[in-house]
Amino acid sequence: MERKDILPFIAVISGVLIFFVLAASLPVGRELFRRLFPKPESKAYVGQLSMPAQINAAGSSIEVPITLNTNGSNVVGVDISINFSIARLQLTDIVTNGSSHTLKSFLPADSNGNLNKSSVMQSANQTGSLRFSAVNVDPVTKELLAPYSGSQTITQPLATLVFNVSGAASTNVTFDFTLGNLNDTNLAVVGTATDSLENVQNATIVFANATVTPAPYSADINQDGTVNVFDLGVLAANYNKTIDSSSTDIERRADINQDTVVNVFDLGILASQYGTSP
Ligand SMILES: [Ca+2]
Ligand SMILES: [Ca+2]
Ligand SMILES: [Ca+2]
Repeated sequence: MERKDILPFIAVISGVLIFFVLAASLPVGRELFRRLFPKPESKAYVGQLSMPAQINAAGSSIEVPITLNTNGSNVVGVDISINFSIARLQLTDIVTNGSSHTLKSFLPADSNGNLNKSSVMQSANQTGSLRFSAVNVDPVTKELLAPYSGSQTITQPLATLVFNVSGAASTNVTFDFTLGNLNDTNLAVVGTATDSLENVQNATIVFANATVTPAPYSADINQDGTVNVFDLGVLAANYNKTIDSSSTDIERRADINQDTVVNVFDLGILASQYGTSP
């Protein structure tokens, strides 16, 4: 190749270089560079997804807000995978909150671009595994939005799950999460090809009407070390009594099984321990 043939190439390459140098010095150019050549994140695992540690279920319905803390990283998407007991909880709504962050599109989407709730909830209520995603795409224009860097709060969560509850005691709602597993709950960060989710906080639903059955008292009602005729005497003296907050200590202990009435069932326990030193 002769020198006169090379000159145009040199001119073009120089022009492109000058363009990029100039572009990089302008705000728009810097933004273009940032998007074309994103800096790799320095930490592999960064973000947290949380539900309140304990939710008290006073009525028949509870709300479980899901919050996200990116810890300053540029998040472009979140895969939510949550497990719950279908015997105790029935998912009745997923309230998505796209107003306070850029993860505005929820997937899978329906024909209007909104989260396809009916399909997601039906599957969740059949399997006990709830799965949906939030990504930084405008649901209307389908254009990429800026990555989300911030912290969702309980009052403005990423999404809120609404459950009907039944049963007593407690049940758990847990993120399906193993550090580094790409098939469970995930956090996608600009410049990182793998899951960046560092940790999760799960929820325990505690039922307010849960009755904890107290351990029965010893049949040694008078607490003299032996179950004998004197305990039988106390039980007989309080027979058929209802035990409440006004009852004396000895009356309370006569209700050996603590079912609030002194009756034949307490006598049965006393008989089974008769002659022993419990
Ligand atoms: Ca994961
Ligand atoms: Ca006794
Ligand atoms: Ca009793």
